Amino acid sequence: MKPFALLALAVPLLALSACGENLGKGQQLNVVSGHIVMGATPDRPAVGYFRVEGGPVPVELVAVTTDLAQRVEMHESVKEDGVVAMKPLLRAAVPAKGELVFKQGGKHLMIWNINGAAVRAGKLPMAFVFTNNNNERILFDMPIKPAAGGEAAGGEAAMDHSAMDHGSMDHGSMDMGAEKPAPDAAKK
Ligand SMILES: [Cu+2]
Repeated sequence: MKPFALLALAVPLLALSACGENLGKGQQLNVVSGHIVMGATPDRPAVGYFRVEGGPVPVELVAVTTDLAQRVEMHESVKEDGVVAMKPLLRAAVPAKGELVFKQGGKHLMIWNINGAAVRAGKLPMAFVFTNNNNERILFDMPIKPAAGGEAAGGEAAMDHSAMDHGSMDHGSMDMGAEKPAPDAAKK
């Protein structure tokens, strides 16, 4: 019986050593965390934050897309003359073995009309498109959190979003209102 037991052990050990080899090649480009905070009202865009770890070579994030929302844009909040304004961001660098962070008060995603089923499921599947390997796409399910101050206020959802209410910021130069889709588009 003993020789058979040893044979059975050998298979998982082989699998482990294969994993170890992979780790030895160093950090891979990856989306390691992220979440979405819903807008205060349904007609307001949701905001997305995430963290990307860089791989062996520098790349750029050129788009974040999803099939389950009307529109996604990358923005950057910048302070000019004491006023915080948002500007569209077309690409964002991910340094080799470094990181790219989209966070409150800085770079962020704005997401319009998330599909109602995705909201109920509590997550939005998104594709992060990079400049390497003919536009490598990395898929990441972004958990969806309620708007700060909503009935579920508390924990991370209640963190200091009051200081950065997107609705009160200067979107004027981006002409977002004109393109606002019909409110029922997300409920299909
Ligand atoms: Cu924005």
